[in-house]
Amino acid sequence: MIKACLRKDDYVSSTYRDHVHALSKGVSARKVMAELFGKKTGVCRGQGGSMHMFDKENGLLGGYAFIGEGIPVGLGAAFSCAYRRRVLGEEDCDSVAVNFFGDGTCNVGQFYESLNMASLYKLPCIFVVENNKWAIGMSHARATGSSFGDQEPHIYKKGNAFGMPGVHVDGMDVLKVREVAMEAIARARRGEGPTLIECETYRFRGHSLADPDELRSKEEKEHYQKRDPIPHLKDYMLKNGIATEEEINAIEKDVLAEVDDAVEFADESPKPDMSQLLENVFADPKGFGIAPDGRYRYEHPGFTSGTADIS
Ligand SMILES: Cc1ncc(C[n+]2csc(CCOP(=O)(O)OP(=O)(O)O)c2C)c(N)n1
Ligand SMILES: [Mg+2]
Repeated sequence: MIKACLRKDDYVSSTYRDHVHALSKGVSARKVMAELFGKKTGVCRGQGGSMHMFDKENGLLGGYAFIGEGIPVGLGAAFSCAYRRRVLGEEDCDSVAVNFFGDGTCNVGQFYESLNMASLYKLPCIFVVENNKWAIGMSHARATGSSFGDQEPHIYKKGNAFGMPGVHVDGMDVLKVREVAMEAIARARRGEGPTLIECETYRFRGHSLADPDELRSKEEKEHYQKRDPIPHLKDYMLKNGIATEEEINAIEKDVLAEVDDAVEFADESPKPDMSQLLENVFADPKGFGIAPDGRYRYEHPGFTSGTADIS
């Protein structure tokens, strides 16, 4: 929902939960699916995979498997926008950067360093914590120090410590999230600085296939499942005459058809060429490429020129 409030020239950084961020920032379902399949037609030509989607064209600064890594990258994008506007005099440069991450990531040092810089330089940066209460099997309440007595620690309150607004929002309420996001984005565009948004949410399944999900209570899961934002939004739209049941069914059908098409496209796409293997690995790839015939060329000062068969 937050990304629906952004422009194409805004930036987004993410964690390993980057599939939805890629899709909602404008990357096609075909390119996302092909990336998941490791195919040449993927958004990173099959070299990024599930957790490392990146797309310059749509301002997607990347998924990052290491939690917290995307935050300073997003901050850097916000810094460059502020620099272009304030120092280089590009008055129409009012892009913003939105960084998404989880509650567990708020105990990583880069989070605090980035809050500090964003506040110090009044950067057009928005920090969005998707607080689903758990970091794999570690509960937020157990992992995070709090000065609020026996209450759960509140991440949004950390914003104030750095001199920026901290807002708590019900992450299961699409329209409330939209309202908070629009305000934070407008504030950043006006040059008034960053906002920290804590969206309280939940994941309905284990962290990954490797998580047996035995630690979260049945009651807690049921509490949040009842508040699933998608059926709630559907109800709201029907009750308020925003869409009819037929229109919503048609949207659902279109989405399923798009997913089927993406799977078919990814399935039929070619694998990356062998020559891609070392591309984008070194800053100066000259001499480190793998020849299309699968032979490794080492033509670099300091190396004896020649070839070696690596197959
Ligand atoms: C720097 C780093 N340390 C540890 C991990 C292992 N790890 C993978 S996911 C995860 C939990 C992250 O939880 P949270 O930030 O709350 O995100 P969520 O999955 O709940 O959205 C951890 C610790 C990692 N990926 N990166
Ligand atoms: Mg979490």
